[in-house]
Amino acid sequence: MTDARMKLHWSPKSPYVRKVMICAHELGLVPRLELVRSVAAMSKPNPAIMADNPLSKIPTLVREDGRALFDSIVICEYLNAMAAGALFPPQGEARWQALRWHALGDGLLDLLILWRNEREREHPSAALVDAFERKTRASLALLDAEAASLVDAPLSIGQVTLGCALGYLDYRFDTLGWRALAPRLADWFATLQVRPSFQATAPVDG
Ligand SMILES: N[C@@H](CCC(=O)N[C@@H](CS)C(=O)NCC(=O)O)C(=O)O
Repeated sequence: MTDARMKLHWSPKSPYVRKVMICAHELGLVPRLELVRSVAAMSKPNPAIMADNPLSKIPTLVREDGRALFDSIVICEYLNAMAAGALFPPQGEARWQALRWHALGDGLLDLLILWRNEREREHPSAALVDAFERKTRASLALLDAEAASLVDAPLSIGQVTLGCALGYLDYRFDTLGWRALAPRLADWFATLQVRPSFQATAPVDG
C-alpha cells in the first residue's frame, strides 16, 4: 500500500480547482493530495504549471509516477475511480443527467469567466456583456425548473459542478442577485453549501 501523495496545481479562488477539491473531500482523498499554490492567468503562461500541462491551466494533477492529468473533469473522474466512488453514475439515465448538469455548470463557469474578463476591459463590448447575461439568466431559469430533480438525485459530478458555478456567482457576481431569479435553485443550493466539502473549499481572496 502506498501513501505517496499526488501534486495538485491549486488556487483557493479557481472554481475548477474547487470542483476537484469538493470531489476529493467527498471521496476521502484530501490526505493524498499535496496542494501547490500555482498562479494561472490567461495572459501569463506559468512555466511551473507548463512543465505538467502545456495549456498552463489549473487544476492539473501530477500522479505518483509523474504522469499528469487535466482538465478538471478528468481529474474528478480519476479520483472517483481511485476511491470507487459514486460521483460518476456508471450507466443509464442517471449518467446522462449527471454529465448534462456537469456540462451546464462548466459552461456557465466558462462564460462567467469570459464575462468577468470583458467587464474589466476599458471598453467592454455591450453585445458580449448582454449575451453573457442572457445566457446566465436562461441557465438559472432552466435549473430553477429542475430544482426538484437536483434535490432527488444522489450527489454526482453534476451537482458538484453546478454548486461551484453558483458559488462563483456569489463570489464574483453578487450584484446579479441570482437567488431572486431562481428561488427554488437557491433553496437547493442552501442545502448543498452546508456540506463539509463545500464549507472547506469556499473561495477566498489572497
Ligand atoms: N476546462 C478547464 C478550465 C480550467 C481553467 O480555465 N482554469 C483557470 C483558472 S480558474 C486557468 O487556469 N486559467 C489560466 C489560463 O486560461 O491560461 C478545467 O475544467 O480544468
